[in-house]
Amino acid sequence: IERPALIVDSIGIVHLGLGAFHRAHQAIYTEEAMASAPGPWGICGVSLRTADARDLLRAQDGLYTAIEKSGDGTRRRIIGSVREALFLGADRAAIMARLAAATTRIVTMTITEKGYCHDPATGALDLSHPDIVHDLAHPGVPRSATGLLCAALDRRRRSLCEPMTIICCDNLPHNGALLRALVIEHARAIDRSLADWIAETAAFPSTMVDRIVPATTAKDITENDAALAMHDAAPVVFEPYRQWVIEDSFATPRPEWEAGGAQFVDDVAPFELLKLRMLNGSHSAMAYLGYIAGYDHIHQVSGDARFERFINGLWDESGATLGTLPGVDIGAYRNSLWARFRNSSLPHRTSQIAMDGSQKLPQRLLNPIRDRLRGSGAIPHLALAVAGWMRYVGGVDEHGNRIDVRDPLSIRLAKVCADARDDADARALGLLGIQQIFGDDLRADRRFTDAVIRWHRELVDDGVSATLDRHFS
Ligand code: CS2
Repeated sequence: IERPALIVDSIGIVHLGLGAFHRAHQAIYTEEAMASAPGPWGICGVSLRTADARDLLRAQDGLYTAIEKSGDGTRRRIIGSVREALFLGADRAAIMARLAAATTRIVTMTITEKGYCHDPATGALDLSHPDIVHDLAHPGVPRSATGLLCAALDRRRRSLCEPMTIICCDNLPHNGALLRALVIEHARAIDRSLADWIAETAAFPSTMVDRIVPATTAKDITENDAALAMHDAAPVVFEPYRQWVIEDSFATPRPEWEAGGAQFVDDVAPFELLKLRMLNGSHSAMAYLGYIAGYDHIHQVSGDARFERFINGLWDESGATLGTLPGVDIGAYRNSLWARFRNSSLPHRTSQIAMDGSQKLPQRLLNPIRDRLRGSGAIPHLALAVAGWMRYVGGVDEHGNRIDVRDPLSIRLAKVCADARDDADARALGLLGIQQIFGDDLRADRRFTDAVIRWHRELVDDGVSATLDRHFS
């Protein structure tokens, strides 16, 4: 297979976090941008944690199959915009050289919520995070993403003084402003003048990214190999739907991503709220309660009429916090979300979405709860979703099987649950006491805590199915 001819050879983008989402989203927009207006925008993909993606992609010269799946069938195409794959654990010098090069103008990032080493409740850099502690002691060999950016920007400041545009593509609120604040805070702890230089020269546009990209399975690979009649070790599988809304505030030139349908806007916030609260909020609610109810995949959860009623109630509550969304028909948006969730050609594991709840709850469920309480709105459905998370992190399912709770706070979560023994209310109260998740305000608000504790007790005493039957049949 040959690389599409229009892709110009030089690299202009470094992407941190070479997972499936990037290859199913920004890499495809970049491919289409270059097909429409060729430019020096090849991607250097960097893995921060494991060598796997680098090894697989390097062996196939960065090429991989993008597989779109829906009820309308399967479409495959080869993507060639990733020109180089590197791994921080082995290729540090090459990564620094790329980040410091005059030809590199843009950094994009998908490192998941926890990759920012911040306090999810306040958005501040977590100075006690082991990676941040390490990086402040050894700024020349950073492990964290903000540490790597600081080291690279410092090198640029000393050599070229060329600005950079750094684009957070993770599902975090005000993600550009958040990343900017974290990088500047990290830099300030190393060298004040570096922090000032970053604040003056670098741009951190906010973005809203959307496409459902379940983890690639062994079955996906086998099927794709048969269809291609050759082996691809690194295909990505996703839905037809995609959206990328980007704040139009660049410090540098950029690819013509609008060729792939990206929207450039003055203010991303309304789009971001819509997506985080409606799509991601309901995704998390379905993941926790659906998992305990015995569903492995989201399309199975959304085939359950009780869940449909529950999620509609959740959307009524969250939807009322969104403010005005010019040009968006919220009813049509809800219908399209449900159709996307029901895409059975693309099984999406509840356990995948359930991961890292401590980093996801604030923007998906707790911020809408705050807004509702401020306006004296009721929160029964949102509170049930939070109780579902508590039931899940309890760590044992309704058949007595262990749940693999993956979360950066998993040790703390397990300790709180163990201390509560079998007392459901004590467990809920203990979890509500975790300040990094619930902040100081929510854990002190009885309207919220009473509702969550009540739902959690019902889930523990009667089970998820009986609770859904009672309230949503
Ligand atoms: C999901 C998201 O895993 C999760 O937490 O909610 O990855 C979701 O599929 C994407 O944000 C959709 O754009």
